[in-house]
Amino acid sequence: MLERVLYHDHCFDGAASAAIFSRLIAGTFHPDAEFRYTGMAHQASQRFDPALFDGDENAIVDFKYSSNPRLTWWFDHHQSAFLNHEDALHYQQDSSGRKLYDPSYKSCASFIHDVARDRFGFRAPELDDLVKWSVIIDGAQYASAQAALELGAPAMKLTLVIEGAKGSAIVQKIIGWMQRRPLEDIIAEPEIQAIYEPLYRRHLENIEIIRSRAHQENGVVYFDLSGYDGEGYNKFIPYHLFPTSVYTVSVSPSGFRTKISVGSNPWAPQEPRHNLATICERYGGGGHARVGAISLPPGELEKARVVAAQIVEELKR
Ligand SMILES: [Mn+2]
Repeated sequence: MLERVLYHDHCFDGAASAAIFSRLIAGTFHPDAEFRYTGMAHQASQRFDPALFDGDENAIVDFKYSSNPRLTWWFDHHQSAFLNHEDALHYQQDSSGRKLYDPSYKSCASFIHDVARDRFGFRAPELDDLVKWSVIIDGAQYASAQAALELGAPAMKLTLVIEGAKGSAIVQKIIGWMQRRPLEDIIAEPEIQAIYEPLYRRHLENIEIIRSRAHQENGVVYFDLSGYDGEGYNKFIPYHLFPTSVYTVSVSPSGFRTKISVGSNPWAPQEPRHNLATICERYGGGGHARVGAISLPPGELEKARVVAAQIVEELKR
């Protein structure tokens, strides 16, 4: 019995969701299931290759819905959960009770945890710490920008590894460990430490690069990371550098996409008024009300700058 799990790759909540979902399936439905994981990334061409659904059961967690008939399970909490109107209709007509969506949850892992408990009677108290941290990390529930950058807790260190590691193999190893081991054990693994240390040095470098490139106007911080191979940055750096800012817009090219990130300051002096997922959806992206992104094809730097400039203007108003 092969259980294929498609999860949001390079995301702490995506990995935690895959881990908790796997425990639910093994603990309640298929004790003998063999799990295989596929990391999903947001790209300019947002389509699900039918070949992805090669399991006896196929699941998607913390990622967009698919109308593929081979999809067995779906859990998501993103505002932008559907690629198009047809997918939303398809979801509404589902009668399996196994396609579950609730955008009010701060993390998909906590959503799966609650559904597992309330609907399927599955409890695994040893996962409670993982659930708690998925809410803190995906929901940006840190005390301050400083605390978000210091990476004091094992879960925050692990987030750096999950977001920054090359390829999906190590993320999938972590998904396996998350099912059975406390986070402090996982971060202490020599293999994880070897990945963590250079990423932490780069994290400190990223603070300086963003400091040198970012500027703030009317509460909006903007920067462009083109030409700097940073492979992502901690999204709270701008709020540490510009504590009075409300929003951040950035452009960061990588090998497989040109990404425009749009975020809001969790510690902003004024409450953010714009829904960032709705703004990003207009340009083919999506996300949550407080944080969103748009993925353009690789090489579309000029277009990304134009889109970013439009969003900056909109957020400044
Ligand atoms: Mn999530």
